[in-house]
Amino acid sequence: MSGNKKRLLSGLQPSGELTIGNYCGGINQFLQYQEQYDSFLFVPDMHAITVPQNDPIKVKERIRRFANLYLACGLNPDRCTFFIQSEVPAHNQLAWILECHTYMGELSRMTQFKDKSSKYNNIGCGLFTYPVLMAADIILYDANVVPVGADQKQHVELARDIVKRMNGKYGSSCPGGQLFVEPTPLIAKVGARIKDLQDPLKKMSKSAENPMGSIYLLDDDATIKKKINRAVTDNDGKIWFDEEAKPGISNLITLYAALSKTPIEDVINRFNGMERYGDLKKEVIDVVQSVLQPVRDEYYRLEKSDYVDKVLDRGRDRAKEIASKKYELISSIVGFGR
Ligand code: AQP
Repeated sequence: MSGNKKRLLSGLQPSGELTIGNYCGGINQFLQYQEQYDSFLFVPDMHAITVPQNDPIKVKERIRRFANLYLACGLNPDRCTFFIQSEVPAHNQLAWILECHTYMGELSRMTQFKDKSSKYNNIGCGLFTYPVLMAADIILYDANVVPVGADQKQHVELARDIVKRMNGKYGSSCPGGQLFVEPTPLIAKVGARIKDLQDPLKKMSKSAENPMGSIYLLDDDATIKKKINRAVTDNDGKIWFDEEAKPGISNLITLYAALSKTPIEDVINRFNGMERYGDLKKEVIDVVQSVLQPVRDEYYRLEKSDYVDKVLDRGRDRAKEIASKKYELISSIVGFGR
């Protein structure tokens, strides 16, 4: 599983149902790299409560659904360490140390905090500090690369800044002069920011209020068709790619390119000048359905078994071993204990 491979870490928080945006920016990327790296994939359930979750039973069900969905999408459990974040206490423990080395000003600049905090009246501190927990997730496993969508790039860059700061302060007491590894974000060339189908100026999100704006991984064919047919476009009747002038059409073209794994230029050439939006929508419907139908089938098969528990138990044990060693090293370096 490991050898001399570099490490990769990726996760999707169970804060709502997984969307085709999460698939394009997160899952798809992970699948592409999982064999090339010593890959760690986890369900960041502790991140999910940074925004209000009113029903703990639903959170628990969603964690299980996410885990089965990762497998259904093609995660190879023989190649990856797959686990649930809250089952590895070192994430939380390291996050505290890192919080004490992160500046308020840095966290105040996080655009995702600005976006999300504007949606709620009472904001928990966890929403503010969650990028530090994400840094701990990455740093514990010495992850070299972190596949993310465009919205998470800033958080990986923060993790990198924290690493540099910690290495500068404590690195000299470590073998090789380096306490932590600097992570690099891996951003998809196409599909790093899929937009909401009802408001193509906003990104598609798990927690969006209007379900018509998002395609969920377990949507059936009829729902996918309805959502894409009703996707907001414009009135000029010409198809071309321009994210500012034609956000709705450009989003559909991007979705097609990301899912059909076709270079965006080829897709643009193919659709450029087509006159009927219905023709474009039909092709997008076909490609989304063809990607999601096998995922759905596999998900409903897995859901009936306890296979996922076996995979998660094994993943937890490996993750715990690596993470607790790393945490013990750091806690002793910062001076904790006797
Ligand atoms: N619209 C998107 N297009 C491409 N990639 C996206 N990602 C999220 N939205 C899009 C990527 O999916 C992964 C999941 O990240 P996360 O679960 O940590 O949360 P997020 O980025 O906050 O995703 P959501 O869907 O917007 O969730 P909520 O609504 O809970 O905030 C990341 O790689 C992300 O970049």
